[in-house]
Amino acid sequence: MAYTYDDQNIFAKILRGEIPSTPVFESEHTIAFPDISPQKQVHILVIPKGAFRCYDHFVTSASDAEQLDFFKSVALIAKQTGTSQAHGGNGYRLITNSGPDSHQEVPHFHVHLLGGEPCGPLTA
Ligand code: DGP
Repeated sequence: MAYTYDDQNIFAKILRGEIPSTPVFESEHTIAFPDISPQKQVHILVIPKGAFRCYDHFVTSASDAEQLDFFKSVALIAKQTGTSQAHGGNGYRLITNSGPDSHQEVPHFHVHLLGGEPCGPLTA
């Protein structure tokens, strides 16, 4: 399947510097910033710098280097936010919404990292 990518989405504008954000992490292929409407004490959005619409677009089209950078970055951000159990934290939840049924609002692949307090049971 060929994925389309709308380069007018909010995260594309953040990546181009057209909308302000406060990055908490940046690597060669990945950037992270706080969610504008945090659902937990820690609520960070992790996004690839490349133009990928959703999770499946990312894993089928991004280079191995981009994918490795992304998933390692998530772990580094967990460490940085104090949520990683490997570094004394209490854990975190990762969520990615992919497509209309998931209620994906921003069509640029992103992972929500939530923590700093109990998340409770997962509800659909
Ligand atoms: P999703 O439903 O998974 O596509 O989540 C999109 C998230 O993006 C939502 O939790 C709110 C957040 N968001 C929307 N616009 C902005 C923005 O301009 N800045 C930041 N930091 N977050 C935004």
